[in-house]
Parts: sequence; C-alpha cells; structure tokens
Amino acid sequence: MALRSILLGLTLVTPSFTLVSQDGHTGRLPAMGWNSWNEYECAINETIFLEVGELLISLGLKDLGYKYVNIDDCWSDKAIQRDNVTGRIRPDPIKFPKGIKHTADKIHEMGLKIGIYGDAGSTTCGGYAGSLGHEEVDAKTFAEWGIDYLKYDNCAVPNQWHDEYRWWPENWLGGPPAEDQTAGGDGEARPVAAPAGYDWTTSNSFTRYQMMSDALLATGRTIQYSQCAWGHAHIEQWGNSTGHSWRMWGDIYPEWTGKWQWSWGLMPILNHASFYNNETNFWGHGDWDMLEVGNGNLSIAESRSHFALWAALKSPLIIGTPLHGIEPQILNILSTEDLIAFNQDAVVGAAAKPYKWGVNPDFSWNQTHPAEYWSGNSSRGVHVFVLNTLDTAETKTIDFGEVPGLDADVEYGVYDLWTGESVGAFRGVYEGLVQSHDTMAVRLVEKSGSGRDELKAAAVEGG
Ligand SMILES: *[C@@H]1O[C@H](CO)[C@@H](O)[C@H](O)[C@H]1NC(C)=O
Ligand SMILES: *[C@@H]1O[C@H](CO)[C@@H](O)[C@H](O)[C@H]1NC(C)=O
Ligand SMILES: *[C@@H]1O[C@H](CO)[C@@H](O)[C@H](O)[C@H]1NC(C)=O
Ligand SMILES: *[C@@H]1O[C@H](CO)[C@@H](O)[C@H](O)[C@H]1NC(C)=O
Ligand SMILES: *[C@@H]1O[C@H](CO)[C@@H](O)[C@H](O)[C@H]1NC(C)=O
Ligand SMILES: *[C@@H]1O[C@H](CO)[C@@H](O)[C@H](O)[C@H]1NC(C)=O
Ligand SMILES: CC(=O)N[C@H]1CO[C@H](CO)[C@@H](O)[C@@H]1O
Repeated sequence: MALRSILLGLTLVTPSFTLVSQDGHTGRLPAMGWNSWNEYECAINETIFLEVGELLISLGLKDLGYKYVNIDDCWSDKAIQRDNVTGRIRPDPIKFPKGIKHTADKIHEMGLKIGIYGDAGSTTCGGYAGSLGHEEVDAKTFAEWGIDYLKYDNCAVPNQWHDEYRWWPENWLGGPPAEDQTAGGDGEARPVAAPAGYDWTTSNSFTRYQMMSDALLATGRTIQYSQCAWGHAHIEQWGNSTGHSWRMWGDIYPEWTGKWQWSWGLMPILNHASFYNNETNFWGHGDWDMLEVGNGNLSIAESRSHFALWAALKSPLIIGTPLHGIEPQILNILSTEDLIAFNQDAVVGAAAKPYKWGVNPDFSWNQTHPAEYWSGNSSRGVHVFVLNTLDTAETKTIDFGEVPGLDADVEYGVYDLWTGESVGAFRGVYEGLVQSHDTMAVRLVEKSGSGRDELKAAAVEGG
C-alpha cells in the first residue's frame, strides 16, 4: 500500500510543463551513448565516429541502450565558419570530407543515432561558429543532416546577453550561498544579489536556451536537447521546459577530487549533486557530465563509483573513453545491467538521493567527502548505493531503519547490482566491505510481503 502511494504521488508531481518530444519517448529517460570530447577533444574525423558505431554494436553496448554517437566541439570549418550565401555552418572539409549528413546516414544505417554540438554564444568553447542569433538556420541544417541530439554549450556569451544576476555554482567557495548571494569568482562587475523569489525564466540564459529549443521544435524533427549551461541561472528550475537535460556544473576531469582549470574531479561534482538534483524526473535530467570511466588515472574502484553514482543520479550516461582496445574491466563497468536498469527505469523517474552523509554530518558541503549513503526507488525495488570516500577499505552498514521506504522489521531479499546475484535475505541491516573509493550497490525486495508485485500493479495503474 505504501509503495503504491509513492508511485501515485510521483505521477501527481510530474510537471505538466515539460518538453515532451513529438515522438512520445525521446528524452523521457536519461540519454545513453558515446561522445568524442573526453578522449579526442578536437582531433576528430568521420572515421572515429563510424568506428565507434561499429564498436558500440560489436561490444554489446548498443543492445544495452547506448545508442547516441555524439560529435562534440571542433567539427566545423574554423576559418570560414558559415557559408556566405546560405548562412549555414560549414563542416570541416578535412575532418568530414563528405559532410555531416554522410556520417549521419552511415550511423543511422547501423541502427544508431547521431548527435552534434553547438553553442549559445558567438563561438563554441573551441572558437568555432556559435549559434546565438543563428538558431533557426542551424536547427534546420541539423535536422536536414539527420541529427538526433544536440549538446548546446555556453561559451562566448556576448556582454549584452549576460544575466542580470549571476548563479554560477562552481564558483562557490566553501559552500552554497544564500539564494541572494550569487557572487561569482570571475571578477566581473555585476550585481550579485538576486531579489528573493527571482524568476530565473526572465534571465538571458533562459532566453538563449529557449531560442534554440523553439528552433529545434520548429524543424519538426525529434532532436534530443542537451543544455550544457553548467548550472547557471538555476537551469534546474526551468531546464525541463526548454530541453531534456541540463548540465549542472563545470566540466568533469578523470580525477577523484580537485580542480584543473575549469574541470573538476568526481567528488566535487557529487557533492553538488547531493544538494541539487531534486528536479530530475521523466523528461528532464540533471546532467553531471559525460563519463570518464576508463580515463586518466581513475582506479577501477573509482570508475565503478563514477558509473554507479551517475546511474543513480539518473544523469545521461555518455561514454567518453576509446572503445577500441577497451579493457574488459572497464567494459564490464559500463555494461552493468542492473545499474543501467535503475537509470533507465520506466516507472520511477526521480533520482537517488542521499539519506545520510557518512563521514561528515548530514548536509555537510564538502568537496572531498560528499554524501556516502544514497537510496532510490524503482520498479525493481529500493536501491541503495554506499560510497567509501576514505583511503582505506571500510565495512559499511545499510541500516534498514534509516533508508526511506524500508522497514527495519521486514525481511528483504538483497541483490548485488554489480553481479545481479542474490546475496541472501536480511532483516534490520546489511553490511559489506567496501574498498577505498568503491561503491556498494544493492537492490532490496520485500521477502515476505508483496512489495514487488504491488509495485508492478501500481506501475500498470500509474503508467
Ligand atoms: C582520424 O583521427 C584519428 C585520431 O585523431 C587519427 O588517428 C586518424 O589518423 C584520423 N583519420 C583520418 C582519416 O583523418
Ligand atoms: C563567399 O565564399 C566564397 C568561398 O566559399 C568566396 O569565394 C567568396 O569570395 C565569398 N564571397 C564574399 C562576398 O565574401
Ligand atoms: C532537495 O530535497 C531534499 C529532501 O529530499 C531537501 O532536504 C533539500 O533541501 C532539497 N534541495 C534543494 C536545493 O532544494
Ligand atoms: C593521478 O593520481 C595521483 C594521486 O593518486 C595524483 O597525484 C596525480 O596528479 C593524478 N593525475 C595524473 C594525471 O597523473
Ligand atoms: C571535508 O571532510 C573531511 C572529512 O571529514 C575533513 O577532513 C575536511 O576538513 C573537510 N573539508 C572541508 C573544506 O571542510
Ligand atoms: C522512496 O519511497 C519512500 C516511500 O516508501 C520515500 O519515503 C522515499 O523518499 C523515496 N526515496 C527517494 C530517494 O525518493
Ligand atoms: C520536476 C521539475 O523540474 N519541474 C519543473 C518543470 O518546469 C516547470 C516550469 O518551469 C516548473 O514549474 C517545474 O517545477
């Protein structure tokens, strides 16, 4: 009964003002695919994308749901930028000698989808043609090429398009400011205080992202819209009305903690996500950036935590590592079916949330030791994710009485999400040894009661 009311409750709070795709499903769940940036940056060409398409199929990743092959920055002709007659962005003739449509056609022939990259400013982050003021022609061009996904970045915003007030979370020092203290760290003179209750849909950021949203809709083609606005202007409050996902923070970097230029390790990002992922639900997903699983010097345990927690956050799962010669251990992490199933659950749209911080007191803002204990509901039971942020292996305890939705007096069947296997039936607590920087991930299903059946019944009613 309790489980049924959760599901009905979720149905009720699902926002009515969402961007529902014309095809009725694109963007309802987090996107899954591959993107060129983390591995290749600007050194891209058609060959890379066609090889990735073949590998997604031969490695079994396509069958697991990874269907987007996404071209990131640097695909256009940097010198000429736009055709001086049609105003269209010109693809780089060396990287894409037969044009983007040719690449798109080949990717579609493989049964996959193709993504491209643009920017809501005068240039992209790499200095290529931006789309601000060219939204209609660019959206039309993308649609004609057969593009299925647009990642829309936030570099080179001209002065007249800057926001009146500034909400730039990654510039915070020491913790979340009060709502009225949005001072950034870029040294730019700008009012720092947004009035209480300020409506961020009146910001220029909203307008810039909405202009491309309107242009994409006007093409009549379903194009998944990934808004890469770095959490600015409280995009989590309005991103579901303009697009399907919204980046919440600066770029990711394949390190556990710390910051390199404008890019961040995993723990600072997770720290922010433990406070600001409440809006994620069907049709709208906080995007905690593309996966670094397999990259840099992340250990296997760190790559596992990265994947488990990004799946738990219901972030888009966009692989960013080379697929040729991929290590079996890394492929296994990316192929973990039970984690993907949580991320892609068709019945419950909300992300997992911290129910306890662990090392630090609850609600501590801490970029090295964020929340360790997370839980989330799905059609397959209650899921619990326990991260070990310490440098030593620790025995971690899931206390059923602490997990929202679990009952300390009920016996649960516990399944390890990493192996998909049952680890037995438990009442009260479940504990396990968690290696340094690793994550324990389990699914709990009521043993005695009818919990699971009830969820299924409610799913049918609610769906
Ligand atoms: C495509 O890019 C890759 C990686 O940068 C490079 O190794 C390869 O030679 C390029 N191929 C072509 C045809 O340009
Ligand atoms: C337009 O671009 C073409 C090359 O694509 C160039 O030959 C021509 O001079 C350009 N015209 C103007 C007016 O810039
Ligand atoms: C998110 O929801 C939790 C309750 O689940 C609440 O404590 C927290 O304040 C919310 N965060 C924001 C930023 O509103
Ligand atoms: C790799 O990790 C070590 C610590 O384990 C760190 O000192 C180093 O800077 C990291 N990054 C690279 C690129 O080696
Ligand atoms: C973050 O948490 C760790 C572990 O409790 C603590 O040692 C560290 O001082 C904290 N960092 C900050 C900036 O508070
Ligand atoms: C899961 O459902 C329970 C109700 O059974 C609710 O209390 C809890 O907040 C939900 N958990 C999350 C992370 O939404
Ligand atoms: C869950 C969620 O993000 N809901 C929001 C969707 O967009 C509308 C309009 O901006 C908001 O009112 C909802 O809160």
